[in-house]
Amino acid sequence: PFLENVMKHEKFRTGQYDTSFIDETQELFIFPIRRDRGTKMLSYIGNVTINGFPGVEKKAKPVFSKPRIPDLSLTDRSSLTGTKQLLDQHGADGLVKWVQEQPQVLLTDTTFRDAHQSLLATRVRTKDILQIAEPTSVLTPDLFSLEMWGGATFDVAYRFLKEDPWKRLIALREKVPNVLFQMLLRGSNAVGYKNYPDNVIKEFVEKSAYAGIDVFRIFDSLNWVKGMEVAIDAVRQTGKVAEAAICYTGDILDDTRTKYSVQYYKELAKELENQGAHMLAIKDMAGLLKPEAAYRLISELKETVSVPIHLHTHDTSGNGIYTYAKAIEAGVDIVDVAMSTMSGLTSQPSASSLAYALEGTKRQPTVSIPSLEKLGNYWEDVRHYYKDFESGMNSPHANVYKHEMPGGQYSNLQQQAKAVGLGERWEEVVDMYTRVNHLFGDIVKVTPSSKVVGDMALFMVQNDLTEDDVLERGERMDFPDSVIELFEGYLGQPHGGFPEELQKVILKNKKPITIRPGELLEPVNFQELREKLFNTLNRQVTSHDLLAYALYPKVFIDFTETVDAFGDVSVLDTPTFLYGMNLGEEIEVEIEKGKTLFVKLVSIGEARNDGTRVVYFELNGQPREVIIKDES
Ligand code: 3PY
Ligand code: ZN
Repeated sequence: PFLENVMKHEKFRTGQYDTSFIDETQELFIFPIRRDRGTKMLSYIGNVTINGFPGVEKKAKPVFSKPRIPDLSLTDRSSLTGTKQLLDQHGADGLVKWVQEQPQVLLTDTTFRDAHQSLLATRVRTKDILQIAEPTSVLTPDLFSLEMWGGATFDVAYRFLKEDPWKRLIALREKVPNVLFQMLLRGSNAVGYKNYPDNVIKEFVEKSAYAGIDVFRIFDSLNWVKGMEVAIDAVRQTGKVAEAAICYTGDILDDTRTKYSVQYYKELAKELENQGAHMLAIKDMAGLLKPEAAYRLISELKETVSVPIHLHTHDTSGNGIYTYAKAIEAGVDIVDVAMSTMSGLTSQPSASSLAYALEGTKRQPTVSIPSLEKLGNYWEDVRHYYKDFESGMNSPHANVYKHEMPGGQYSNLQQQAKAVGLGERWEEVVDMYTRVNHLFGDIVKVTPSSKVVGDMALFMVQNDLTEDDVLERGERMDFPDSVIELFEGYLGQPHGGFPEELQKVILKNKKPITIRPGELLEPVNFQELREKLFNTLNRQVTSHDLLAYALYPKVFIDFTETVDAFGDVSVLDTPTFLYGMNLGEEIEVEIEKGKTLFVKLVSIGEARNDGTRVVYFELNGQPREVIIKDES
């Protein structure tokens, strides 16, 4: 109002006042453009309608059928209890004891996290998860846990979905009071791609536990136990469950590949148990654990450690259920599955397939197959929204035993390859991935080490390089930053060390480290960081904002800028979020409980000389226009 009054003032407009101070102190006259929520939302819709959404083919919004949400009206929801109550009442040790007493195999449902990370490039939005959260809690109350946070979901929420992952956690917790919430934590890399100072890891764990995470699956991308110590301790401090993971790579059945042997895994398991792990996870992130290998590994680990064992695999090869069947025979305590229509291929094996396979056996899981089918129906419908993020893999891919690429990476690396113009050369990138692994000395490949292998593969394909070129001419090459960091020791130390000749070529004159990177990194001064962020955002800073900023400053600031420009876009339905609106279409958007906006797209003006278009809407029946830059 102030700006309008001055500008409209007669003497001001006609220059009867001395206004030279305006020219001299222009910075005082930059006012944030305050726009109401409705207009911001129309700007978002107008923008996606005209310019599309990154990674989604630009076309008229398809017609999607309404997702089938299971009807809960006849179910009694008053006394829902489950593993969450066990943990809250008996603590981590009590929960562990309960797990060990169970004759049946327990299930973790990964649909809310790894399944869509692996099938749909992590793009599933909170809105779609939230709608099915309560039915999931009611229909599958006997699950061990729901894996619903961490891994790539954190970064992708800010970066692409323009929503706050903490809000997802808190909202889900309200809807699911009975089942444990599980997250994937990348040890000293938290939910990022590099090592963070110890106090960032501790703070992240503490706040996540407080916001609702119960089970932390902690891994190190090189299976380096030192890289997991801080996280394991931090989780134990919170009273939650520290599930330390061993990443499975190689093939224990192959006598020609001795680097990752049963003995190697057993020693690692013992170390992690001694480190304070409440449970162990075998994290078979690529799906390389063959059925016989699973039997052998689980049997031997059961004899080595006394904590429960939780097995995670990806069904890429199509052998997932067979692997689980053998692991279950060998006594594995918990396995990870996904809802049928979000399972298979690079995702986890199907919950209902496993339930059928185990019918009548001593270890049959406590789960209702009709309930699983109802939840599967919902995901079948919702998955259509995200069609453009599918990897294009339509059948089992036994080739994974050769390339060893994690399920969660496959669709992401494919997007990355497309983004740098290598979409047509995808087969070469996959082949190069295997070659880079050998060049690097056969390392564990899981985020972030897998990303480094992917970055190097893209670099080599793009520049038409062979391994010999790298070794012979590498001194003059600018390798990707992530590759340099890995060889400097900033992601930790690989089993057996780095190949020395290659390390020299990559590092040139830099000296590698062999200690824990966290010992070198200065603690983050959260007080100072809070002030800095406050000055940037000009608003109150929550501890969740602060952590996101400490983890990825640029991604977080970009996110806040998007929210400033467009408001909270998480309230939009997914088709509108990804495709915008069709001419003449009307939608309803509930922007907060009880407050709904009615939006109609009336018309889109011609492109003007400055490249903008006027987009005409009706908002709650009133005409509204927004001006959008046409990026085409
Ligand atoms: C992640 O770190 O996001 C993974 O899913 C690793 O498998
Ligand atoms: Zn996984």
